[in-house]
Amino acid sequence: MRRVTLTQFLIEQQRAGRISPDLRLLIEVVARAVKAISVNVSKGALAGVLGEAGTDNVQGEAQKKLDVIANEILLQANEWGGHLAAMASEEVETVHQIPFDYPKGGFLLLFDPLDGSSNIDVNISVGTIFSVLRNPAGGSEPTEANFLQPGSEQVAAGYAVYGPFTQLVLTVGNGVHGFTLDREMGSFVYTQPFMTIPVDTQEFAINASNARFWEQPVKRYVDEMQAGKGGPLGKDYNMRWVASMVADVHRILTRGGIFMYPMDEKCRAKGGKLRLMYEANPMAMLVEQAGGAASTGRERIMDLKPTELHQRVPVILGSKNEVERVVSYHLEG
Ligand code: FDP
Repeated sequence: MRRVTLTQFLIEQQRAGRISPDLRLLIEVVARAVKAISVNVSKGALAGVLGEAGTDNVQGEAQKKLDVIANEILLQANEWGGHLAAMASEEVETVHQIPFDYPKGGFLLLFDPLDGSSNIDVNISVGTIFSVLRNPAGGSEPTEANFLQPGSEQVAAGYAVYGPFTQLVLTVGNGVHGFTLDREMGSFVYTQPFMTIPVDTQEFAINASNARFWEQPVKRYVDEMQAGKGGPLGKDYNMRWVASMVADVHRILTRGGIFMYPMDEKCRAKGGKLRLMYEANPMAMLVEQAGGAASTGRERIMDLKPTELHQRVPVILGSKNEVERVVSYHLEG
């Protein structure tokens, strides 16, 4: 069987007119950074990369050493290529400008360098999520306001999952495509063309320890799923919760399911738990491109007009019929 690498795949996308040479280069550089993160993650205690960094990020959360390492790898890898106007990271308070000695390009890159990082020390899958926007600022230095574009403006989105093997999952607006890292060759091989999410599912993912904080529509939906065959949904459901968003969404892109980090009384003051620009928007683009749906419960995620770089939102995504059911419960209430 002919092995197609990420590089070949991207060149073919460029030839078909779906991406520009600059966007191709940008994705190649992100993929290179992801390989370096994968190497660090896979060494664990042997490289002294586990544990706390002793610092807090902009969200006031304790940073792990690997959060800091992954963030540095992505910033450095992407600074010099000439395709970016600026970057924004979940781990950095404000816009990261491209240093003066490097050329600038027309794209904005946003990323969560290491999602699910509380799982690192216990050797459970973590990931990197990224989103690409066009820079509307022209020649001048992009400001935070230039990043505040709805998810529907994304030109590319993807994630890497660092699990038993490393995978890169990508969309440039033409379906969702999965690649597996061949560690010996050092290249991503095209292994999952056109990933699709079945419209129905019997698997849900939610942090059930927050049950007492949930809103009524979510309580109703989870109760109905737990009622199984004899309940109003007429089927038995299974639950899976990795607590790394990347891993939970990857499962849904692979075999279907519904993932919820809904609005609840615990996170209401912050607007939700997950970050719109680094987590919700890129995952929403991937999920929609795979035939699924992504909502806050009340609005389509990719229609939201962002107000802050580090904004948080409720997230309900996955198999279309199930997401639509929860949304209808929210709209009834
Ligand atoms: P983490 O804080 O470990 O980086 O948004 C981050 C995230 O993980 C998601 O990946 C995950 O779904 C969620 O938080 C888990 O948070 P809780 O354990 O608070 O439910």
